[in-house]
Amino acid sequence: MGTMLSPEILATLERQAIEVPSWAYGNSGTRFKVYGTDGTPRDPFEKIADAAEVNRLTGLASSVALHIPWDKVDDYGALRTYANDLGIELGTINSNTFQDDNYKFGALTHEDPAVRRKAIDHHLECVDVMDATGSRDLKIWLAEGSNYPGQADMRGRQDRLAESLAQIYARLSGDQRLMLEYKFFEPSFYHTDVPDWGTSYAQVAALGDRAMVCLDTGHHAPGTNIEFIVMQLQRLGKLGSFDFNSRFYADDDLIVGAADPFQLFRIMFEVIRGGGLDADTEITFMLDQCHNVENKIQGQIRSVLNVQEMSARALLVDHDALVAAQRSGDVLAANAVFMDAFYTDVRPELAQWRAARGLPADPEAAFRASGYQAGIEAARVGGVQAGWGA
Ligand code: RM4
Ligand code: MN
Repeated sequence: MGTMLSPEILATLERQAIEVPSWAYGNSGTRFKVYGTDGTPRDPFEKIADAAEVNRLTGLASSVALHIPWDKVDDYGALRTYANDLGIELGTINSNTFQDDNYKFGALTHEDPAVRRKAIDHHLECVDVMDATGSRDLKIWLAEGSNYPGQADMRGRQDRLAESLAQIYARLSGDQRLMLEYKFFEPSFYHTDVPDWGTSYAQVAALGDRAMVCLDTGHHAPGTNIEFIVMQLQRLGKLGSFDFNSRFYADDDLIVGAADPFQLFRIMFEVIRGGGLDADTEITFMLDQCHNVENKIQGQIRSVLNVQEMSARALLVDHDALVAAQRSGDVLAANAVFMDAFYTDVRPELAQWRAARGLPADPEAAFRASGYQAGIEAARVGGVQAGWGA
């Protein structure tokens, strides 16, 4: 074994779990075109099979998030058993109130009580699904807002959102939780009803302990210090989950760590600082990505490895040296401690460690050599399971 990753660091990495999204395996594209891909799953079961392949090769992805209605099935118990037999769990249930004509002017915030009722009922149905799948988290992202000044009563919409969320929250039981995701723009451009962590925090704080904020790394304005938000939400006990991805411009949904690995490192450093990788962590680390031009399964494999790699580097930060430099006001020494960890290449040691656990040293190469892709391309003729097209 190498010498950089201590037994304590390896023990932390050992329990790291990254949830993969079912929609990463379906057809996807941009606002201009959804591409068909050979081997596209024909049903949610086949998406789960692909997710299980990511876990089999990396040991990192033991659960898969579902999107309702994209992943609707007749028997969620059967879906759960199917997943469990492949060694994975069903994770976060994501609601969808952004693909229905009724929701043109809002869903949980809509002026019309009948439309709000429909949107609330959809979320209650999602909790029914959670009861059957054993999922802990209901994640809500809302495509609600307005395009023109004066178009909407922003205050009234915030009040209606609070009422709607309270009805959904009241339906949760046991250890089920509600995650409210924020995004600063799109599909509306003048105002968005949950644009930032502060709004999400205000809404979930009013609900109760089991309502928390979901931080999607692609949902901030350029230049935003995301790790500051991570720190603050952890401080407040309200960082419930991540949607990891990376972006150059906006909500690009690219492979996490691809555009800015240093940002992922900084985020993981704060996560660790706040106890987010401790054994009792309650944070769900999920990917929210689409692979439009690259192989989807291999893209997911690289994504979970990127999260692991930047976590390992963040765990290498010499805490004592950092604190000493900070306390003595030695700005450059503090920064150097931080950068030393970031610049440490942990890939050879992680490969050795994988091999020692019976996993492929190079999961992407193992995937390419496995024949899995050729197998699904031959078997799944006509698969059109999709996110955007559904
Ligand atoms: C949204 C948001 C949600 C995701 C959908 C597909 O932009 O990030 O998390 O469920 O996209
Ligand atoms: Mn998201």
